[in-house]
Amino acid sequence: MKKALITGINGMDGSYLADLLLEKGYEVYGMERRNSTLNRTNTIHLVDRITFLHGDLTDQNSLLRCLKKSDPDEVYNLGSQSFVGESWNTPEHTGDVTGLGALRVLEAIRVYGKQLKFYQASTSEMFGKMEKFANEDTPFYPRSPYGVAKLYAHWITKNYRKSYNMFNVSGILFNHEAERRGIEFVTRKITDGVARIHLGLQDKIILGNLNARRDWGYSPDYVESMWLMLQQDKPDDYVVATGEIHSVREFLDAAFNVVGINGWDNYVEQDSKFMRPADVYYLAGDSSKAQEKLGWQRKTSFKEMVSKMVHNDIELNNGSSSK
Ligand code: NAP
Ligand code: G4F
Repeated sequence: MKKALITGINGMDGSYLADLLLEKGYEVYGMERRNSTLNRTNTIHLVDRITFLHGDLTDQNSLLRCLKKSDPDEVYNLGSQSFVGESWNTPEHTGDVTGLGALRVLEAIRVYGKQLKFYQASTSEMFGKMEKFANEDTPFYPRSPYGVAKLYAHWITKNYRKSYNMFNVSGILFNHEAERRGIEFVTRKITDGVARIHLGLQDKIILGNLNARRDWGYSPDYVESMWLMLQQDKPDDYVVATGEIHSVREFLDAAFNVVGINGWDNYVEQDSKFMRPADVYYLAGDSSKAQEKLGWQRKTSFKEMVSKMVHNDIELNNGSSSK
């Protein structure tokens, strides 16, 4: 039985990846940090099936301890301060967790000394200012403290691969969403808002830049690509994307359509507080390499994903009684 250690276990991807690895017969260890209240909304269904370990990406020794306790064959570094907007408020913290955190995991693996496989959660935010479909050869131009931190993590992953002959891969994943997405990200903010408007619990959704365009995929499809990358004979980097682009406006169209509302002008307002100092206006990915070499394919369409998210939020909000 293979063993996997996942940092960021309670996040969206961490929880879906744990589901997948359990299905494949893995023994799963999830690293979580100490919070004033336990944050296991996404993993509550897994508490009897995985082992939670306490650790923090800002604490070198805790990472080594997690490795010793789990003795994994595969490590997935999904932990991160992952909210781009927040990275301007806490740039140093973001650099520490999201950038140096990856270095600390790599150092812990190097010191632990076992030949294991390491996955780094790289991101399309590293491309930032881009105009065409990006692939593995497209130059990076990050536009946020988060993107810059992720680029450091990406390069240190490659550097340790070469320097120490480690099996390190970076998955350059474009935006992916799902029912377990954090509520502050635009897709979930919209699907939750639409659900609440539908149920009479809320009047408006207040957003920032409606013209931003993203290549939105479905998280359970994307975590499969992470696993596939670690099953290859040689370590490499892969772009994972759908190749299909939609604006925030189009996401709103699709989400309101699910509840039978065709014009959303009366339900949506813009507020400058949700605008970013430097937004990424357009992200589009070319995942030909992942499709050819990994045999990876998306399974869920944009429309299906939006529908699943809205229906899930209707169910979750159904018990709420007031605005
Ligand atoms: P997420 O839901 O925000 O999950 C991130 C996880 O990291 C959370 O469980 C969080 O713990 C944990 N974390 C934060 N600070 C930590 C620290 N100091 N030590 C240990 N853990 C810490 O993110 P996601 O959407 O699942 O994304 C997974 C990874 O892929 C992230 O690295 C993200 O940056 C990257 N990524 C995401 C996308 C996307 O579109 N979703 C695309 C490309 C790359 P708490 O639960 O305690 O907050
Ligand atoms: O949902 P978002 O916050 O996601 P963003 O910034 O693209 O980052 C996500 O994807 C990255 C991959 O490219 C990941 F690396 C990262 O960890 C994260 O998962 O914003 C998407 C777009 C932005 O252009 C933003 O300006 O939506 C725009 N937007 C408009 N109104 C808004 C809002 N974003 C948020 N969060 N909230 C709004 O009210």
